[in-house]
Amino acid sequence: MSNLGNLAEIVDEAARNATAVPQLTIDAPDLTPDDGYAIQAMAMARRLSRGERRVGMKMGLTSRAKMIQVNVEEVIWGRLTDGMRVEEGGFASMADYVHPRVEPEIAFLMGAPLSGNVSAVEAMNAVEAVAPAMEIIDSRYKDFKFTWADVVADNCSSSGFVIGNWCAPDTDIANAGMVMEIDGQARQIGSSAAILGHPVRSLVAAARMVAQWGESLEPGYIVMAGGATAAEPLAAGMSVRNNVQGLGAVSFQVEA
Ligand code: OOG
Ligand code: MG
Repeated sequence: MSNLGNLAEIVDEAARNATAVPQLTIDAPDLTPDDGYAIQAMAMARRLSRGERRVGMKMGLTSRAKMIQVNVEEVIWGRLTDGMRVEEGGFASMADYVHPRVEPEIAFLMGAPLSGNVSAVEAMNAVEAVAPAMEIIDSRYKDFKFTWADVVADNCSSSGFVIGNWCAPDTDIANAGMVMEIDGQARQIGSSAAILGHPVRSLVAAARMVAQWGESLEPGYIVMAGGATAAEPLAAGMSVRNNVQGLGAVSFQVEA
């Protein structure tokens, strides 16, 4: 257990200082995904003890494009804090990251608690609003390379998120076109249907997966459904925008 605590300190310090570290599984090849979740929980406790506040969770690797890009074929989840939020239309700073990437997502705002095995209808009934979103992911591992256990320990590369305007929960998100532009040029084009066939399935999976770790999706939580396309590397000076059919656009800029 204390060993997992040491590993939590390594990934937490790497995130805090925006410095790359070797994959944990190089020195600890037997690390399991469950160990990864235990490490993630301990690393999150360290963040919260520094004054950050929990605001939700993110699902990861919910589309084929994402699984292929990072070579891990498992749906994963991580925790979001207020410190990760980038204001809509605001700035993200390269200084806060190691090698950040951005991906187009859809976000849910929970209106009621949700946990355990639920149907898609039950999941949507707990949703207060949906929004166009982007996630800034930043693996703390060298070369953005990791195993399933590594990435889970590293809070699933969570480092930033941007949320656009909240829309009514009955807005059709089944097959919404998504175009992510950098400096006005379309760089990733996809559909919300790439997210497990329908983003609500990501929410259903989220409720089930957090319950395994004694958690619930709480009212007011933001839940990120996962990237619909592969992620794009960020660099200072970029202007990034995700246009989601029926939901509107969300944008931010990158500064040094
Ligand atoms: C892992 C996190 C994946 C998503 O939306 O699929 C993720 C990574 O790609 O580094 O956030
Ligand atoms: Mg993501």
